Amino acid sequence: MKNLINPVIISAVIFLFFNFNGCNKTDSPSGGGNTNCPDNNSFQCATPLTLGVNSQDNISANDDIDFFQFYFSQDGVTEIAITNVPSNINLNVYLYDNGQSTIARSENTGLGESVYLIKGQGSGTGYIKIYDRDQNASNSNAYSIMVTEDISDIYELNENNTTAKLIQQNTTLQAKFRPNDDYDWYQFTTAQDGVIDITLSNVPSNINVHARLYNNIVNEIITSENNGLGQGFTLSAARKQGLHFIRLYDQNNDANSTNYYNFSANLDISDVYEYNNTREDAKAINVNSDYQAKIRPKNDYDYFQFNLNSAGNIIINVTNVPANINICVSVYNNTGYEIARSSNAGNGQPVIFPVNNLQSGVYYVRYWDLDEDFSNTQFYNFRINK
Ligand SMILES: [Ca+2]
Ligand SMILES: [Ca+2]
Ligand SMILES: [Ca+2]
Ligand SMILES: [Ca+2]
Repeated sequence: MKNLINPVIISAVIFLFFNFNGCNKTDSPSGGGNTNCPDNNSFQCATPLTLGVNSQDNISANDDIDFFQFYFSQDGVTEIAITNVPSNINLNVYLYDNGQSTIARSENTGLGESVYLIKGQGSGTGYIKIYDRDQNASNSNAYSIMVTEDISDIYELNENNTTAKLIQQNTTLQAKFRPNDDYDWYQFTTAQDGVIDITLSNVPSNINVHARLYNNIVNEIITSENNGLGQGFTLSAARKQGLHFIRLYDQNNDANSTNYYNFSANLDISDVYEYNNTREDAKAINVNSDYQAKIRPKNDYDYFQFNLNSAGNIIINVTNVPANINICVSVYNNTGYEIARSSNAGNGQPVIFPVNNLQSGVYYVRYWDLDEDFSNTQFYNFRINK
């Protein structure tokens, strides 16, 4: 323990020794301040606060400004509570980060009103500035100030893609939307092609979660629909292997919760032909052989490539079609020109689709849901007979 404390003490002594400048204003700070600071009216003379302990100070003159500082040993969420505010005082409160940049501030605080600020904050020293909003009132009665750090969301700070936290796949994880403008960014790398499923559950009742999936250069792939307050959902996308980012947030950044939400990022590789959403990514198949695949997610295209060794007729058979899928079939020649397309078969209906008088060569077939509005975890079967 001494090994940890000693450098801090030594640093403080060095700081005090060289800190003869400034801090000339005179009112009486309570709760601390540096030896050469008669007042806590500047960053340099900020009153140290102990986390979780109430301190007092007062607006001693109309133009009095009170600075405080605190220390976080790890990233977290700052909670500031300023209470017991005298009835003639309406406080302006600013929260600063380690670099003394503003990261949160109070808004339109009324006379005698308490001020509560919540904000994600990095490790290191934080600062708070407090003064009467119009600098036209003072009071000898003290207000109370307490700072605590909430580290229950272990992924904070994760407000953008550069601070996105690495997550385990296929594991249910927990985090919190807190404060209102919280963005929770995560990243993961899929080791093979497949369907990525981002699942949200146990969503607090006052939170309308939105999820966005991004590729490795942070271009958006897909965004969730408006699911409503307290609603979970799964956001899915067929993807090639690689780095992906997720951003989760409350719809209008106007609510937060101390309750956890659950989320997971899973890779579904049950359709072994994914990724095959473009003709360039078509998977090779043989005629006169049975295959199975899935229309998943709802905008899925399944492209396959097959070769005819001789001219002739083919029949495409799609069977075991899931009940909500209206499966469509298109056939393309080797340049990608569509030479045939099935008609509207209806939901859950098989498609028996002849294409006649084909020359030998390479062809492509595409399967998809007619309006791209449904998906299914069940397989459809297909076979191309010649
Ligand atoms: Ca969070
Ligand atoms: Ca966050
Ligand atoms: Ca598929
Ligand atoms: Ca596909």
